Amino acid sequence: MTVSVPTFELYAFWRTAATYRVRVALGLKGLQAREINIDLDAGEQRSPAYLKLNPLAGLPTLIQAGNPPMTQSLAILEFLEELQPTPALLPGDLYGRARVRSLANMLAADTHPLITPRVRKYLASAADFDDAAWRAWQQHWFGTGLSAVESRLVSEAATGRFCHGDQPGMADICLASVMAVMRVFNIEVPDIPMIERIVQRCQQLPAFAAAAPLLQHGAPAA
Ligand SMILES: N[C@@H](CCC(=O)N[C@@H](CS)C(=O)NCC(=O)O)C(=O)O
Repeated sequence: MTVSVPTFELYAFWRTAATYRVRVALGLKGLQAREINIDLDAGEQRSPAYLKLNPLAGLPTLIQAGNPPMTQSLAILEFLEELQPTPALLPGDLYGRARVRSLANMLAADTHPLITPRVRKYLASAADFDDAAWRAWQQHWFGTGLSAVESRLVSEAATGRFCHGDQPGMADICLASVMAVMRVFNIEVPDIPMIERIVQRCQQLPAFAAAAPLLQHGAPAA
């Protein structure tokens, strides 16, 4: 019997959207990683040891044995795409790739970073944000990002069963990651039926299902 040994180490925490993206991409490409838990609630991302790997104190960091650490989930997805081109996370044509990267960035670069622990910490200390103000902030920025993505998915001809055509790719991974973390925080965004349908289809695929936050090491029991 051959036992496959993971060649990657993934610095991770159960509920993070950016780590979810890497978990799904690894899963789709049939790659495995040994996870090292960094507890965001305990501030472990700001420890001197972790800052050496990831100076912006963000998860994830991916390390392939013997190589320098890789940070930024979208850069990691691009790396995995080049390392293991099938199944493809990006379409074969230039304009399709630009569209998928654009949708992915709307979610991973313009929506998700606004609701990270470091932003919450700053707002609580510099602007006296309490739980209600933070919730309103999350609702606003998740709503803004997802409504804009919904309008594109509904109006653009390249949308199929997934964000681009009929195969899941980088935009779907980013979309599902934002929806997954929104559920963890019990935030609902109304009037995004196309997104909900696409994310449901994603969740039926093993790589997405296995990345669900509540299935990860350290997640609460319910
Ligand atoms: N743009 C980065 C975002 C990284 C990031 O902010 N990750 C969050 C978790 S999803 C984090 O570790 N935050 C720590 C903090 O805000 O203190 C990526 O996509 O990898």
